[in-house]
Amino acid sequence: MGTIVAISTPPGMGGIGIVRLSGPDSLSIINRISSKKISQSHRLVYAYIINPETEEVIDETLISYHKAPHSYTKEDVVEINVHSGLVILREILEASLSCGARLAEPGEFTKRAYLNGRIDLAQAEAVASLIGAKTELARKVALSQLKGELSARFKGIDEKIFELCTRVSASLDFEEVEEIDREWFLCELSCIKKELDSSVQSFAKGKFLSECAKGVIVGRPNVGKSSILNGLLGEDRAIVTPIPGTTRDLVSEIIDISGLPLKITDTAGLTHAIDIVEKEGVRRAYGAIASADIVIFVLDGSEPISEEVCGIIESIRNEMIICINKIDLPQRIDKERIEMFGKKSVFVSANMKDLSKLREAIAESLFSGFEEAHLITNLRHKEALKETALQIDKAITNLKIGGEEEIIAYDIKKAEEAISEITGKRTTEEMLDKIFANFCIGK
Ligand SMILES: Nc1nc2c(ncn2[C@@H]2O[C@H](COP(=O)(O)OP(=O)(O)O)[C@@H](O)[C@H]2O)c(=O)[nH]1
Ligand SMILES: [Mg+2]
Repeated sequence: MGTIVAISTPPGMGGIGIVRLSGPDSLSIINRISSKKISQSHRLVYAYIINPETEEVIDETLISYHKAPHSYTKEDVVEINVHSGLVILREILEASLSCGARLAEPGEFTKRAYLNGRIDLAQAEAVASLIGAKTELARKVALSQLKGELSARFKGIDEKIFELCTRVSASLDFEEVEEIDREWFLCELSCIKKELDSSVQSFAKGKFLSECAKGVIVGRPNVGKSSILNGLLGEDRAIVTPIPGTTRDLVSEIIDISGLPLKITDTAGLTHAIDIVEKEGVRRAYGAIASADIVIFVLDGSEPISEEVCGIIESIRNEMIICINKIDLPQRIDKERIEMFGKKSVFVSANMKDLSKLREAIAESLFSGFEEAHLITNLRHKEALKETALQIDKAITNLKIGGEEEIIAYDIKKAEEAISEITGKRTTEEMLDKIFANFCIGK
């Protein structure tokens, strides 16, 4: 592998900008453009960076040299800290290129860290998640993945499958080895399958760490939908009036629910609109319901619930919270009828700014039942786990119907191949290109 170079800080003006080199020639390159000789690892050296062709000083700098293998990439790495200005950084980049480095591809530093065995593939992906984390929770989970906690779990499952693989193969290859104990195999495989299924399911929650969950507030006109949006947001975003049909267009904002980003949309009331604008509003409300991860169905607690509304609630298949608003007024809503829906329900008052129960219910719906560290947040991991589960399932079926050992061995081998893709024990060039293409240059 040659020596690569990139500007590792975001473009623009700032206190510090960093140009990073990695590869066998990093040290010789820096020594051609630095005013002082660099030789000691893990020391900061104050020097000037000099254009090797014109011998002109480009900027003053602090240089650090990280001798292989004690560096980000496990190769010789040099980091050049200069003032962050586009011209300065570009000139240093060009000076490094003229001394024999080549421009790094997106994510190539992290890719080298993976290829050189410092981190596995899931950890490399966690670098991108960590940098892209939009909430505290997302950062925490990405960091635990970077530390290898998730990889350790995958490796554990991989090892178990591998052991089963070895056992069937042994019984196939050597006559003196007895046939496999089918009962025991079935039990082991079922256990693995259960663990895989639970991981796959956790993606339904885990995906919200990298992409915004979508929530929608619906209900009849005037029940307080816009007041609830404003209350959750902590500002007067949507217009609130006592006149039914005030909200016509969709109003969306991003709110933070227990560290998770939720894009919440206020809608026009669900009604038999006559007005053409209102009609369109209702159509859009149904559209928003269709694509929502969570529906907040608002009812007015001071009014009885109509059969029509009951019908609408029962027709919605998405995850839903029934939010009974206006509890500051005398209540006329039939609580038993609400319990019959079998959905989570909360009682709030938007006017009294009492929405904590709703917040808690949203957080619980979106994100309960899974330990943070066990969450699958990456689609690629989920797909690989699903494939592993599928192959394990085939093995289980074949065991149950008394299938040949060859076939069972094949299924288990396929399962092992699928799970080992996550940590990158097995990869293809194409797969790596796809993963690292999502990184920015300099990472
Ligand atoms: N008493 C009471 N009135 C409320 C409450 N929430 C909203 N309202 C009132 O109900 C009316 C309709 O509210 P709005 O948020 O526009 O409802 P929307 O049509 O569902 O968006 C307004 O006059 C609000 O002030 C509440 O918790 N208690
Ligand atoms: Mg409204």
